[in-house]
Amino acid sequence: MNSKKMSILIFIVTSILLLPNINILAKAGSKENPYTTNEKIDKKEMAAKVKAEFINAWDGYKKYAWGHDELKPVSKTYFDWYGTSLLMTPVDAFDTMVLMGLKKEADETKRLIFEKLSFDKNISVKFFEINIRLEGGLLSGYELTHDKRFLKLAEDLANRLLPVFNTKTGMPYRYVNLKTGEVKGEVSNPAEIGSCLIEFGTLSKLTDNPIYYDKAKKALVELYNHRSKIGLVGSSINVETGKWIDSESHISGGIDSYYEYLLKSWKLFGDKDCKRMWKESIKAVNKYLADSASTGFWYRQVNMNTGKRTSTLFGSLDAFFGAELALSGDINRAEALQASCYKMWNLAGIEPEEINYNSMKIISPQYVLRPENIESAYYLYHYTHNEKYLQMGKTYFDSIVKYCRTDDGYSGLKSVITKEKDDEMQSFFLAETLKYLYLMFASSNTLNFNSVIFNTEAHALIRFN
Ligand code: DMJ
Repeated sequence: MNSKKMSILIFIVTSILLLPNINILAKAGSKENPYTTNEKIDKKEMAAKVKAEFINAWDGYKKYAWGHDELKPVSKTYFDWYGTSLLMTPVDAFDTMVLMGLKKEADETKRLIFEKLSFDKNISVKFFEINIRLEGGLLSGYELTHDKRFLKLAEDLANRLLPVFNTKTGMPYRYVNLKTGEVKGEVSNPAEIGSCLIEFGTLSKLTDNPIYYDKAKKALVELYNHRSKIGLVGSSINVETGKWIDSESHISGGIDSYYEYLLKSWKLFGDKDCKRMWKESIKAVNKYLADSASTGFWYRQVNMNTGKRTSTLFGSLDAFFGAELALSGDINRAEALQASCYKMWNLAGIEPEEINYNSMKIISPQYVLRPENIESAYYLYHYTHNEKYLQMGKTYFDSIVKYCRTDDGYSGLKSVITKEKDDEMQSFFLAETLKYLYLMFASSNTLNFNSVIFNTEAHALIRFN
């Protein structure tokens, strides 16, 4: 072979070898334009429509579930998580009302909360859910209104939750009795362990009491320190022994908001340790979990120790990751992932809980009114100002109205294929789904995006950094 042919051969071989690294996103649906409409979105009109649907949901709650945790919109009754109400829907929905300028609704909700909400109850509650929905809701209520009663409730609740951290590792138990402080559930997961620094840290800053920040941060650092040699965490871990019980790694439910809180705690508090832990973690996530498949750019499941692929599932919860990528500055991956999420949403006209992205087959058919896909579209619209994200938001909103609306509120779906309703209006529909939709279309004066960090339940908390 002469030297010219040799150089051409070396060039071709090098190009092939380097190709996957040059553009990890190249295969991710680059030739397709999934946005079929070039319709110009009337933002003002859309914001008004979202607000009207919020009122429909709230009126349904008022009519059939007033004073209880959740509305059951089909059977027109209510549901309390623990047999007694902790006002999940009112507390979760309050800051959305304020942002939407719904003064009457916000005033009646405030009255209800201050007259009825008490945590002095002999019930064993799930630390994660109570923290993100109630602690987060009360703190944002305080920051928006400066009404000290919100802060008092937030402090009382956090004090009742604190016993969860009394473990050998500092990583929290899953359940705590609000009256007795008795804890249970020593097998937990990264999301439930690592998603409290935003709320507990904010409470410390607002009360000048470091205990909340310190406990939540120790839990987060401890969990990070249990990562594998290749930098990944698994799906479940014993908080007393620190032993992993399930070594499957992913970004989905059970792990998701652990990554979210690393990134956001850095941004919210300027915490340098969180910055370092996020940067290290995202490297491993993008190295082992990111997958440029023929159907798009996705994140898969792997073994936390070997990085070997275990499955190719992706779902509505995973769709939060585009927002994190965008917030961290990685707009390329965020946009590629969002294009995949849009495809997933449109497979059956509304988003399924889980698909296999290799076959594009639906694995879990329910839609429980989740916000994550919308949240990421909102972040991407904020960062890119690209009209396609408004169109995406409109598609999402229209399909939710079409399939989930009842005369008195909104219901999740048992199946996106049959569109049969599940008779549950989760509080996050008002806290997150409708809030992100509204903020996407509302005037930019509604909220200064750069001055807040949303907790994982979309409660906007003011940045200390
Ligand atoms: C919410 O409670 C939170 O966003 C949580 O982090 C994940 N699940 C729901 C919404 O889907």
